[in-house]
Amino acid sequence: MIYFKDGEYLQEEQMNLSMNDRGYVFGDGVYEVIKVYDGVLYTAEEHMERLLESAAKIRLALPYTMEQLVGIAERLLQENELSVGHIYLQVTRGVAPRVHQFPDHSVSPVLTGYTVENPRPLEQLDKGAAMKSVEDMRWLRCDIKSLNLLGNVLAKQEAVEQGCQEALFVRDGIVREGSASNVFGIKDGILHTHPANNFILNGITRRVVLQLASDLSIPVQEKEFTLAEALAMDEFFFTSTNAEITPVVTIDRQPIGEGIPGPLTRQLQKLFDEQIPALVAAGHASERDSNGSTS
Ligand code: DCS
Repeated sequence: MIYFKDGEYLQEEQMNLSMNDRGYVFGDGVYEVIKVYDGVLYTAEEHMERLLESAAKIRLALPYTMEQLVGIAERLLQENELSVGHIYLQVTRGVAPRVHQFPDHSVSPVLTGYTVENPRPLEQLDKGAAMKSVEDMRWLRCDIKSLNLLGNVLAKQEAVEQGCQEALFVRDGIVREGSASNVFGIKDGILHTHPANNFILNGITRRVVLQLASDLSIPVQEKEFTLAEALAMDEFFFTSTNAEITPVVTIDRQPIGEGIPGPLTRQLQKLFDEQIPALVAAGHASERDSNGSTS
């Protein structure tokens, strides 16, 4: 496996991370997870833009452009001959003695990355998943893709211990998102999801789904809804880079609709699947173009 660190592509033995890295001691950094289908990055620019936005929101000056970040992800997937899986990229505020305030400007951020091979979760996409509601005790800047994931980790563990696949965060009685996903409900043909504000991460898959809903002329309401309203939805699903559009068949052991993946969820999944081959073909075509222009 080849890793990226600060401009270099390294073997695992060459990777050298400091105990004083602020990512390690404070979780002082941000990250992205980018899907790879058939050797092509999916929605890479959107992910890199969000990485730059997350960095800016924590006042971390990332010395890379969006294009450079995409280039790093592409090189990583080529080095590791990744076909289906994801790229993990994270940036921390750098290495400095452990005091809470920012280090001075001589300290550079540390950008690292690696690839993970993992197949699409086809069985879960087909059968659906169970969610468990959990009190949302995270901070109030859930729009930042922060390395601080303790609230998410504890929520997910609680869900898994109850035999569920994902946690459903509820704050002030309002359904917010999953521990690592966004959530959607369908009631009387209308698609409901939480507005993109500080209480949720504005998922890239969430944005894709909103576009697909528009393509299918499904009306959308980006408005808060309660746990009771979620339980009364006809259909429910969660979305993320790896989970794609995962139908939710139960919340807190109570069946949603018929307790099986719903028809609009299936339509959205179908459209999501159908866009992948075209994106992959376009990705390979642009690789051929860039190879052609350099030879
Ligand atoms: N909300 C939270 C809290 C997340 O962590 C994620 C993704 C999402 C929503 C969905 O965002 P994307 O659609 O952009 O993936 N979590 C990433 C993670 O930690 N592993 O995989 C994806």
